[in-house]
Amino acid sequence: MERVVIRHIRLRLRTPFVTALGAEDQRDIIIVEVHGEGHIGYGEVPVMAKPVYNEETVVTAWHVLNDFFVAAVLEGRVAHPFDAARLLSVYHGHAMAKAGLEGAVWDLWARRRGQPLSRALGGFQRRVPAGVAVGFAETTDELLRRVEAYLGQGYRRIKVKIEPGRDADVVAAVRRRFPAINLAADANGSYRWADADALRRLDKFGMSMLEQPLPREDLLGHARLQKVLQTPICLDESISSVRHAQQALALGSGRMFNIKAPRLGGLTEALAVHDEAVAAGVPVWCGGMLETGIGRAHNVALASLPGFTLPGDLSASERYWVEDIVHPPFALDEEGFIPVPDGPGIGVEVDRDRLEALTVRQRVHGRPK
Ligand code: OSB
Ligand code: MG
Repeated sequence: MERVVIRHIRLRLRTPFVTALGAEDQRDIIIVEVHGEGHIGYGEVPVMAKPVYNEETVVTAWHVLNDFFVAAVLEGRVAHPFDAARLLSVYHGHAMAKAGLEGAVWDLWARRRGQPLSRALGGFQRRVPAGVAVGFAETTDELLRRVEAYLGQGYRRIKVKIEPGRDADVVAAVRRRFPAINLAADANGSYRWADADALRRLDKFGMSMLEQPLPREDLLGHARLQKVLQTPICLDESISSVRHAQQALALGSGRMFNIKAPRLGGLTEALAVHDEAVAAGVPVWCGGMLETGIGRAHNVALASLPGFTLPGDLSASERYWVEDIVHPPFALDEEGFIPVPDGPGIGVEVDRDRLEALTVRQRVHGRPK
């Protein structure tokens, strides 16, 4: 590893994404490049505009990467991406910043071995089922139009966003119009135990899961809630380490996990959560954070592992961007699956000109060219 480049890039989502956490329209994120032996490995830090999903923002990620994390990895001995994960594990929090750097190390490592990232992670599924997360819309008609369009594009699972006061009506409208689809809802932690009755009213819609109803710290609350709900609870924000996954499994806090490497501090921790879930017989799916093609490539590679049996928030590039930063862009096949790239590393080509054009600022660490 000779050089690390930290780039803050800015790009606009095709349409704003509105959830219980607020609205995202402009994405200010960080792309990490790890250069070595003529190759470049890429990672992504998909922070939200405000610290509402976790504590991170583009400014905190810029700080910890440039002031601590890059030096720790450049000065450490990294023979395998596990070493990068271990070097970063002494620092608290800042999972997305860690994941961006560790992910770039994984990509570089796989490229040097001429191996697809999916294979380097132990994944053999050649395509992964695509689902889509649909944000709040201004009107029910607008929401139904969007859902219909996604179903027409082949998506195999629709996840709507809910929050107190905007739940049963949303779910009921989609269910009435599309009685047979795989339908789920994500609350992003916006409910409290006192709202359990409102959540129980969602049971009758036959949803495949209810994602993160309660605040992320509340593993006990989720266990208590799962006992009074038929709909399986899926944990997202609550699982920020393999320890949380073990505790959630022991407590019965949910019946499935959404695995996101950025939330977990990297692919190494994501693999550990996957393995715990598989051992416990708990199904998992791969979540998303409105990533560019770089983060999406990491997600698709991860989702090729055997425990990922459910459709993830793995959507086509065009669902987010007018133009992605990778070629070819991610797209669904005729049956609503995304093919896992089989070239070395992330397996898609990064558009260097576009990356430069989107760069707001960059810092170069290590040996200059
Ligand atoms: O809770 O899963 C979530 C996006 C940003 C932050 C949190 C979440 C999401 C999504 C969108 O639901 C998933 C995607 O399509 O990337
Ligand atoms: Mg979620």
